[in-house]
Amino acid sequence: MLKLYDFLLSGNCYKVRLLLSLLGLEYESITVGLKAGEHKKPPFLELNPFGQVPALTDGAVVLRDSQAILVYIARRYGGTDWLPEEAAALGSVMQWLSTASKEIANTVATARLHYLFGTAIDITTVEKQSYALLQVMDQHLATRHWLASDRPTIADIACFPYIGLAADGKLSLDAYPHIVAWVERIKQLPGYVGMPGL
Ligand SMILES: N[C@@H](CCC(=O)N[C@@H](CS)C(=O)NCC(=O)O)C(=O)O
Repeated sequence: MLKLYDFLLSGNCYKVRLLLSLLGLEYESITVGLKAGEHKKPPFLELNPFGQVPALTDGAVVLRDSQAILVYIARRYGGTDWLPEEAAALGSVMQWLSTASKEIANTVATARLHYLFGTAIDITTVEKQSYALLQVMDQHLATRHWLASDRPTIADIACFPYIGLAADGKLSLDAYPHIVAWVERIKQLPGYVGMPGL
């Protein structure tokens, strides 16, 4: 049985829950008490020494990092639907997984952390960087329905949560109609599940 070490309000955990649901996979969700600091203590540190959720176990397989977990689930249980094999298409997915773990994490996700959890940051700079990122993504989506392919892939699943949750970071998507349409397309996928704020 797949076990997801999970936290309801984490967009990184949510992207894993979303893919599991889109694939119709059963799993056990184990809440890690972030407020109590469970993620910084054993036994959780044995799963992820970096002390962050999500982590996933599948029998003897133990994985940390939401992007890596999406790759594993897509390849192990989804064939090539969500993670293509062909070199250029795979590279295209990877570039968006990388964008999720750096540019999106450092901008829109950081603004959300600030307003929702009180994390101290330079919000003026983060706001500026967030809108620069949204501009690039909006332009990219102006000519295509999905980020990396002519069908949805884990590139979309990885980038979706913190973009869809932009309002939590007091960021408006009003000037980015192609992003808004993409968010709506994801919400229409069979098996879609939401999270608080989405
Ligand atoms: N690159 C990691 C980042 C994971 C991450 O930032 N997790 C957050 C929750 S969304 C966390 O555990 N924060 C607690 C901490 O870092 O102490 C991923 O994509 O899974």
